[in-house]
Amino acid sequence: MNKHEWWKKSVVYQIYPKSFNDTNRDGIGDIPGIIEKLDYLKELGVDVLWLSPVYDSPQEDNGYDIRNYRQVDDLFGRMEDLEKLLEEAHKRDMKLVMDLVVNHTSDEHPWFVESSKSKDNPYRDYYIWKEGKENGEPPTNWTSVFGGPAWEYDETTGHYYLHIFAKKQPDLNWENPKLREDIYDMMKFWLDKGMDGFRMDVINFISKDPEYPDGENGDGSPYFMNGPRVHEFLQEMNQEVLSNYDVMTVGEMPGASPEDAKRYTNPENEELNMIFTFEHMDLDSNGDKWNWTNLDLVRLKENFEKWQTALHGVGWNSLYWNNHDQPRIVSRFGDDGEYRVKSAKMLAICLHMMQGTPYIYQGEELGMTNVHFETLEEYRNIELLNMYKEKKEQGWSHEDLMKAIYVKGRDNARTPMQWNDSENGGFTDGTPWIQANPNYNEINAEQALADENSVFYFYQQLIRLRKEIDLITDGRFELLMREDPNVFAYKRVDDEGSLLVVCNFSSEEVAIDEEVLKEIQGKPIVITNEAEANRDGLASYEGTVYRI
Ligand code: TEU
Ligand code: CA
Repeated sequence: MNKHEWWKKSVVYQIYPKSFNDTNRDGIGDIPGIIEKLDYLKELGVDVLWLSPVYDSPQEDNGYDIRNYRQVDDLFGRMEDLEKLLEEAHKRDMKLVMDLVVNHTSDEHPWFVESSKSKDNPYRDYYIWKEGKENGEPPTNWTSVFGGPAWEYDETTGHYYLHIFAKKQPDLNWENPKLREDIYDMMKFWLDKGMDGFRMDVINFISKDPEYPDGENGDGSPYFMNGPRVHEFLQEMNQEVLSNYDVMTVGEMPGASPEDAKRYTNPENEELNMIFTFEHMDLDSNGDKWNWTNLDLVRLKENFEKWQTALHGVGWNSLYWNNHDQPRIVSRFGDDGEYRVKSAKMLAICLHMMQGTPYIYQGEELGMTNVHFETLEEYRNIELLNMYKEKKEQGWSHEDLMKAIYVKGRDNARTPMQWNDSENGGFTDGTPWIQANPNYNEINAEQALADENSVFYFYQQLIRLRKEIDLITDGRFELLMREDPNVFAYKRVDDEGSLLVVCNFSSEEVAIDEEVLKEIQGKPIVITNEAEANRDGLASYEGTVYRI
C-alpha cells in the first residue's frame, strides 16, 4: 500500500445534512450543525466524512438535483460555513469528501434553461434531446427510476429530453467535450479549496448506448449504464483532474458487475479508487425493489464472496450496509426488537472484517431502525410517493403498499439523527422537515455514549482494529460453511496467519461446522458481541472474530 492509498485504511462516515443536526430552528439540518458534531465523529474514530449534496438546489430529490455546482444552498448555510467545516475537519485529522452529481442537473440549472430555449442554443448539446418516434411515442421505451417514462416532451422545440431520474433531473450529455471541460473545472474548484475527494452519483450512467435501443427489461437497462465510453470519460477525468490531487474517489454504480468493477478500480486503468455495488442490496427483492422478499443468507454470502475474490489484488471494494437510499440494516438483516443491539453489532463485525473501505451511515453507529409512519402524508421521498401512486393504479392495496414502504422506503434512512431523548431526538427545536422516529427516547447518541456496551463503542472498537491489524486491510477472503442458512463465516488469510469470523444471522442458537470448531477452539478472541463466546455453537446473533 503506498501512502496515497490512505483510503484503504480509512473508515468513511456518510452525513445526510438535511437530517443530521439543525442549529437555526428551521427544521432542516445545516452545516453549522455538522461542525457542532465533529467531536462526536472524532470520538467514533472515522477518518473521512462524506457529505451528501449541499449545493444550491430546488430540492426535488433532496439536493441530487443541482442548480448551481459552485454555491451552497441557503438551507444548509453559506460557503464560509462549508469552508469552516473543512478547516475544522482537517484540524481533527478527518478528511471531507463531497458528493459529485454529474449524470444530471436540476432543470433549473442555467445550462438547462439555455438548452431548452432553441435547437441552436450553444448549450443545446449539454443535454440529451431527441425526436419522438414516428408514431408519436417517446424516443425509447425507457422508464425513469422514479416512475413514468424517462423522456419528457418539451413544447418549445418539439423534442424530448432524457431524465433517468425525476423530470426535474435532466441527464447531461457527456458526449459533448465542452460539458466535460465544464465539469472538470468545477471539480478543480472544489479540490482547490482542499476537499479530499468525491463520491460520484450514478457515475456509470454517464455513457449511454449511442443507438438508444428500446429496453428489453421494460426500463431501459442495460442501455443507459456502463456505456461504451464510460471508461474513456473516467480516464479523462482522472487525467485532467484527479491525478493532480491526493484524493479518494468512490463511484456509485447500480448495475455494475465484479468484472466491471475490476476495470473501474484497477489502479493501472487510472479511473476510480472503488465503487458502490448494488448487488447485495438487491437480494431481498424480486426484480422491482418493492416486491420485497426475505433475505436468503446463502445468496448474500455467495455475493460477498464473489466481490471479495474478484477484486482482491486487482482493485478495491467499498463495504456498506446503509446509505440514504437504503432501509436501516438492523431492521433489514438483523432484529430491531429484542436483539437490536446484539444484531447491530454482529452486522458491523460481519461487514467490517471484510476487505475494502467500510462506510458508516449516520445513525448506523447507534443501531437506528426503520420507521413506520401511520399515514402516507408523513413521508417525503419522491421515489416512494411516485411508486405509491403508480402501483395503486396498478391495483396494489394500500396495506401492501405501506408494508413495502416500511420495508424498503428511502425515508427509513432519512428520519432525523437521534441525539438525545428531548423532543425530535434533539435534532431540532423547530418543526423537523420529516418526523423523527419515535424510538429516539431509547435510541440516541447521548444514551450510547453513556453505555460502554453500546453499538457506538462497538463501531469505535472495529475502527481501531482496522488500524492495528493489517490483515483486515490486506488478507484474502475465504468463505466457510457455504451452505449454512444462518451462519456467515469466513477467514481472512495472509502469510502471517488468519482471522476467523463467525456471525449468526438468526435468533436461534446454532451449531458450527466441525472443522471450523476445531480451528477456533481455545484461540484468542479479537472482538465479540457475546459474553460467553467460544463454546460449541453460536448464541443468537452472535458475532465473534478469532485470531488463528
Ligand atoms: O441513487 C442512484 C439510484 O439508482 C437510486 O436511485 C436507487 O436506485 C434507488 O434509491 C433505490 O431505491 C443516487 C442517489 O444516491 C439517490 O439519492 C438519488 O436520488 C439518485 O442517485 C439520483 O441522483
Ligand atoms: Ca437549519
